[in-house]
Amino acid sequence: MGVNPGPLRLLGQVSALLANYCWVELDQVGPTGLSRLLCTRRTRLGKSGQTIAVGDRVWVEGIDWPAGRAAVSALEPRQSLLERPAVANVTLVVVVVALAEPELDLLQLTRFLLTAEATGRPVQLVFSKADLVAPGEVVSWCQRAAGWGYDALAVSTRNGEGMEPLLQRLAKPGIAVLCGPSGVGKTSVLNALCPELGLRVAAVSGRLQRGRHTTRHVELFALAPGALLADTPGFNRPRLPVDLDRLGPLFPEIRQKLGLGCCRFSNCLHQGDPGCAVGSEWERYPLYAQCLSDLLLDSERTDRVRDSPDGPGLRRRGQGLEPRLAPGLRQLSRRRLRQQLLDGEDASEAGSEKATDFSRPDQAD
Ligand SMILES: Nc1nc2c(ncn2[C@@H]2O[C@H](COP(=O)(O)OP(=O)(O)O)[C@@H](O)[C@H]2O)c(=O)[nH]1
Ligand SMILES: [Mg+2]
Ligand SMILES: [Zn+2]
Repeated sequence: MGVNPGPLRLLGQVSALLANYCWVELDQVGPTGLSRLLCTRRTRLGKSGQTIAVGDRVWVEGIDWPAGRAAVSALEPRQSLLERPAVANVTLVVVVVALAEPELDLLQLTRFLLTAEATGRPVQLVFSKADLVAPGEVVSWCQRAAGWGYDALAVSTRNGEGMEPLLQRLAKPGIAVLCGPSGVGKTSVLNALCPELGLRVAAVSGRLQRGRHTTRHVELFALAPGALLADTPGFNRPRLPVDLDRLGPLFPEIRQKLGLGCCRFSNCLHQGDPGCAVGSEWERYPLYAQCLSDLLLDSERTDRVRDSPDGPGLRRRGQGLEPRLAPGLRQLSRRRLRQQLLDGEDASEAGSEKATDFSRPDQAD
């Protein structure tokens, strides 16, 4: 058809993943006026262990302009990664929770905030369904969040409350991602913010359309030039993202307190012990303690899967094996954990089998 083949390689950004394909939004418009290509992945990306995520900057080649097809050949280094779901180069993580329906769960909210903080990017907290609670309650939630260190916005897609301020915060160059439990109104917010969304949905055709509705699907939508927004599927119990000793700094309250003074022990887990600069007199302290305890349990489960040939009651430690944490032990004993940190290996001999597993934080030192 006489179409100019154009350059061999072009740079773009992955805007959606669909099974073995991805959509790449090119930085520049191609010779046929096309700026969006349906691309396959070159196998060497997979062999080098690199997996493409939405938001990745990629090089495409083998471009078939009339068909609007190409192949991703290389991946640019990432600036950040939200792991679950995978979104690369995120510039703002928006955590959305409803003030009602479903009832706000503080531990779940905290887990979402931690996942967001783990990206190292700014976090915006949004309280949705503000229309379902009294105005006074909306204000008091925002004040509470301010005490945690978040400048929260309350919104309603029903009556439009807070939507304009939200748009202002999101319509900046970069990739903002909506995260939060299912049913809180993330997709409704996206629809309210992106008027042309209906057109985009209709434009996806045939066989590929299936991918749109799978629960793993993430797609970037343009809010303003250069300002992209991703909706994510709801998953209600996000995995805690970190090692035990890196949990603390994911709480703005702890960051703020550590900015004012140091704890006596550099490996302090901030459980309000003498010499701890953080203390336990802050609202989310019980949630922090719970996350610390859950993190121990999570790492225990991971070990069990990985080391299963060794038998269910043991895990590897160096050359040897040692007993695992009893799965029924939900609550972390502060005294035992601290003793373990101070005493190192010795505590496992003095203590019970359960105490042994709390030696894990030492390994990070
Ligand atoms: N009362 C109220 N309901 C809302 C609001 N936004 C969304 N919903 C409802 O909440 C339900 C879940 O919305 P959806 O956007 O699918 O939530 P998602 O799972 O977080 O994407 C739907 O029935 C929406 O109509 C709101 O601002 N107020
Ligand atoms: Mg949704
Ligand atoms: Zn401390």
